[in-house]
Amino acid sequence: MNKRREFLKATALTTVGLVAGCKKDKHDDALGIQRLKDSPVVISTWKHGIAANVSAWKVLEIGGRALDAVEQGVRTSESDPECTSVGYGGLPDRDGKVTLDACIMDEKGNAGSVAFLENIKNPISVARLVMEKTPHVMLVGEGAKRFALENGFIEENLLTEKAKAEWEKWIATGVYKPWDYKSNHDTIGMLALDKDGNLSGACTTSGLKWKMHGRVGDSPIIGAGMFCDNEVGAAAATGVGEAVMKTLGSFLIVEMMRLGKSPQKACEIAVERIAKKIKNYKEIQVGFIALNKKGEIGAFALQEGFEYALYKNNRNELLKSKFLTK
Ligand code: SD4
Repeated sequence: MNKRREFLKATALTTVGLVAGCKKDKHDDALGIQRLKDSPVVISTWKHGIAANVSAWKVLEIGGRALDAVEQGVRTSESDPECTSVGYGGLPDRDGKVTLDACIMDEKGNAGSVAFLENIKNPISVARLVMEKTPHVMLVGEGAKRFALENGFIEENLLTEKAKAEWEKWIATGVYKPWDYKSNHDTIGMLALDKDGNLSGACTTSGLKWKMHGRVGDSPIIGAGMFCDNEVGAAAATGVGEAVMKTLGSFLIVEMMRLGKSPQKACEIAVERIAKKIKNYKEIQVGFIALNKKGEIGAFALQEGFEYALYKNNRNELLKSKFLTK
């Protein structure tokens, strides 16, 4: 990088630091770049976000990159067989197959995504490789799997005995009701702001349980399940993907923040948009989280019950989101 660009980069970061009211701290690097006082921050969806945040925080607290933090963070949920909507242990589609969707974005606006991926435990890391090793953004199905295997991932059976037993129980009822909002959500979306003031985001899921084979939701769709713009902020979604895809919720939130809305207000606008545009909005759940460049956060959902995990100022807590439908 030439001297002028280096200078501009340093100036830009200093400005960001001042906006956030930061003081120089011991992490200032050789260039004298001021780091954000209110960072790092990591926010993620649902209760299992607590454990995922711990993994992300290990990266962030030593000055690591937000991108590495969100990847490591959501891998924790992907690898946990008790998380029934993410990775290993995820509930299968109606044919009994576990199919996974994930996406990731870094502070430079790079994006990677995989969808309808089978038998690979950590789709988020495949999505990162798509971002870093290919000229493309998204790989799906067999092609995504072949790419993963070529890059050292191993093929594994992701259908646990517990998930299989639940599927068999469901098969016996034969009722296809993917909107069941009280029991169909666990997708992890995670957003992080690192000590350099850079943002990244990740989202990963096994999707709605008992979905049609081949169905892909919002989670791997850049702008729907997650969006990150390092100039402004980042957002992620959980819930019925069809509603999020039709309104491009995460992108909408980032654009609202760009116009000066707080992360909280921006999440509320995205939920209100769903209520306005999606007929059956009272029967479904959608929740959003958002994080801006200053480290401020927001969360809002259609229905009661959405929770998110926030790790900030060395405190990791599970918080209840406000919601629209009373
Ligand atoms: C999907 N949005 O596939 C995902 C499901 C989800 O929490 O978020 N569950 O539509």
